[in-house]
Amino acid sequence: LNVSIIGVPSDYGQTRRGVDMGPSAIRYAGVVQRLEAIGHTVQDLGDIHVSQDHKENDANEKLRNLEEIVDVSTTLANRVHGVLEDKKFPLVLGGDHSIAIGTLAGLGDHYENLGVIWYDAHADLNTDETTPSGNIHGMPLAVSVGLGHERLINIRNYVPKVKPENVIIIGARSVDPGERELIKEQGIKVYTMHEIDRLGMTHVMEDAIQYLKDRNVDGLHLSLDLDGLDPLYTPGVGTPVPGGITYRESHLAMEMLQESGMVTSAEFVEVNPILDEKNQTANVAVELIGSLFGETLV
Ligand code: DIR
Ligand code: MN
Ligand code: MN
Ligand code: MN
Repeated sequence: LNVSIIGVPSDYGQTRRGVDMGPSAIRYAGVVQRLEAIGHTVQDLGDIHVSQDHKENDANEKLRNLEEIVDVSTTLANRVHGVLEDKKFPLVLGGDHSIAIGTLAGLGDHYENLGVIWYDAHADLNTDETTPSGNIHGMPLAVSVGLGHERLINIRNYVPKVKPENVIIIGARSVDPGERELIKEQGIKVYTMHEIDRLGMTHVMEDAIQYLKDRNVDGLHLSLDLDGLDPLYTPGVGTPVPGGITYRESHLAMEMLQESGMVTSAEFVEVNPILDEKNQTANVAVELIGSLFGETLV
């Protein structure tokens, strides 16, 4: 593959500083070399520009840093779309999960019927009406299916970026009341930790891949929040939730996605080096990227 890496050093979607250093940490962990060792051609496009003028107080308590996030999302969306037009595989490195608003906005109008796998402890389905925190990193999936503030849903001027019935959440274990309602109302498929425990990751991924095949998706985006894994393995995240997906299960999931041959773009988000232990979380991200892109042992 021809892979184009885009770093997005933004922490505007939540209140813990440091996640803007995620792209550096993932590069330091050797993402480019890892992909090249598999045989891919890699072009690192560097980081997109993200302003660093953090306001002391944001009056908009339900949508913190809205203006900054609209700016970042617009820049990122156009960059991602350009990578697709160059027929390259976009690999986006965050940054907090609010960056997915931009990634999906850049992908959605390239495909007729995009599918999305959202690997996360959270559902990221809040809107400015349901948010308990005001943090936009809890909203990107809602925004992408067309729900939420009009400035956010209208990036690149089309709504929605993905159909809700083409979305699968994997690893959920912290879901807010408003999100629960949306999941039912919108028909979003969710494999919570319960299903992963009960069925096993193999069965979950077989089901998920078959579901997307049955829906005839013509592209598949993986949005992987490192907090989807148990914080034992990925401690360097802003909102860790115990009881998560294991390291082995996550490798298996990535390997099965690779085998499916369906994945056309990916992003790895929420790596916060300040909260991490010796870059462990970025290292895990790079190892999972290895499996997703076809690394094998023998
Ligand atoms: C929570 C936390 N649902 C919120 N969301 C997180 O603030 O909306 N998403 N941490 O990754
Ligand atoms: Mn998330
Ligand atoms: Mn186009
Ligand atoms: Mn999360």
